[in-house]
Amino acid sequence: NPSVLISTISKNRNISLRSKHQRFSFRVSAVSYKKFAESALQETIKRVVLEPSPLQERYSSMTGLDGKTQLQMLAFKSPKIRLLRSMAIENETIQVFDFAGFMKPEYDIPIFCANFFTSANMNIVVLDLNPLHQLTDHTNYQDKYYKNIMSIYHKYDEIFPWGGKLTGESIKFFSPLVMWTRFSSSHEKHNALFSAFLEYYQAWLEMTIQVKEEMEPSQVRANREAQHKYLTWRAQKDPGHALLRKLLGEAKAKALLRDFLFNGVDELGTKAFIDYFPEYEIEGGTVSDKRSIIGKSFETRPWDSNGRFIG
Ligand code: BLA
Repeated sequence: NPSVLISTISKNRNISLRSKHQRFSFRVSAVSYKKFAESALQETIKRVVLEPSPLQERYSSMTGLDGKTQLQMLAFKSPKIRLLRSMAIENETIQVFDFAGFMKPEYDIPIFCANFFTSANMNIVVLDLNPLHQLTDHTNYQDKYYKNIMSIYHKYDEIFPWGGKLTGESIKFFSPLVMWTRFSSSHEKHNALFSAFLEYYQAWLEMTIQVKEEMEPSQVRANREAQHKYLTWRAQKDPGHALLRKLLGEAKAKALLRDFLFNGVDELGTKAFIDYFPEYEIEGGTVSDKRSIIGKSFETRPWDSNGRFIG
């Protein structure tokens, strides 16, 4: 009916259709992750003075090669936070959210990591405060940052159970707080995901406010190198790469990954991927295209309820 027009697609994705004789109003099932970013930033500016990151000038919004997919980027910094950045991708069939917070090397606070991928009816979720240091050989790192907040994880462990096998290499970037889960879309699950996201974020924000500057140069160096290793891993092997290449083409995807999402990979250190992950080297010193050498592992959660690694 040509007289039907889509009159409004509001922010919360209520769509109304109107004609002379009929009127429909309905919610699109697709989620929008933009409000996740807005709420986290709203909480941040209540407590912390944020400044726009210089990256914001180069990355604000993009349209995919399909002409339909929208990418929205936000980037801030503060006196302690090196980079607080968000990317939301949306089209009719997929919604992606990648929100991360990286401290300056003077602070050993974990990396805030929220990665949500929604397609049709399926959701893949990683929500964590990724440890900067290995939890096994820095036992006081675990006590310092995770021990007191494990209740946040337990609040959601029933609604968001372990998502099953994943790339084996990923586990050393995760903490016992990690929410790794897959689920089919429902309002209940998405509302719970929103609460979990904000609770994890508040816990991280609180740490960033409490932390004191590290004065020991060797410790600052160790923090810097740990963050660089993390960035090097994700800039090379993150599961989102294939989709970004499809949406933007090789060159723009690479720039987005190295300059925006995992900014610091070219500035915080000089080591190359192979230096950190020599098992990926193939003849001629090039990096293997394989996502994983170990393969899919960890069918069940490798931490006990106290957060002790049980492998
Ligand atoms: C899947 N994303 C996954 C999986 C994990 C993550 C664990 C399951 C597949 C696997 O085992 O590798 C997320 N992995 C992480 C995170 C870390 C890690 C956060 O090691 C941190 C250290 N995901 C995104 C973005 C996109 C995306 C930005 O974060 C798209 C632009 C897509 N993730 C995506 C897709 C899949 C996925 C399409 C399913 C495809 C696959 O399993 O490879």
